[in-house]
Amino acid sequence: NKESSSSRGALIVLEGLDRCGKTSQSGKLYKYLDEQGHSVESWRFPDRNTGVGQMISSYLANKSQLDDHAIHLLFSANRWEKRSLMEEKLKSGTTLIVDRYSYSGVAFSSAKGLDIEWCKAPEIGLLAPDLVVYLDISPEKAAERGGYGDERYEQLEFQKKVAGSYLSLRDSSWKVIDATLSIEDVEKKLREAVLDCMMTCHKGKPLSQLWP
Ligand code: NYM
Repeated sequence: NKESSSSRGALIVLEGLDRCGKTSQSGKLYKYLDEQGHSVESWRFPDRNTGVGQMISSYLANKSQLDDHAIHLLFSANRWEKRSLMEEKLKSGTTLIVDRYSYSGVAFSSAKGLDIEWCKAPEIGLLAPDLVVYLDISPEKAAERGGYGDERYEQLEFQKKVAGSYLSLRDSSWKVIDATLSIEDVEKKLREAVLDCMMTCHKGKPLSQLWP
């Protein structure tokens, strides 16, 4: 029965080190899906437009200092404040391409030495992505890409630790794409994985919650 089975959108998450190309690939993917006539939105975390997001932004710009646990919880709160809208969008059939999510939260905070289980706890109950794409690049190669900005965390030694954290978070369900391939090749691989995932969601795969 077509009427009763209106299909939901897919929750697609892009993860990776700073300067892995996530943001430009998210943009290209969004443009492609939109042009193909899909209902799609491009999201990112941290979402700096909310009150919590502004606190995060000021911390990242080194304009404020916060305890490592406190900033971790703010990043998580920033996802929680968007959770109901996220669910609404997905249920109404919109696919969301999300630049960073809970995995960034855990990877960056645990790279500072915080306990990984403690880092994962506040994420419990957020929506689980239907697909996590990891744009894989070595910290050294990422650093060569036009250098890092001035934000906190954008330093080679720290990014090496983040890479290690991501490695322990990754599981076989993640789609790992070599981020050192040409922009076009990364784009093509990303599209394939995403279209495939959208199809599964379309066919009725239920939404689930972290951590599965
Ligand atoms: N970051 C991002 C975290 O430390 N925890 C999180 O939960 C999220 C979503 O913020 N270096 C870090 C990773 C980045 C920084 O992200 C800002 P972006 O994608 O550069 O705006």
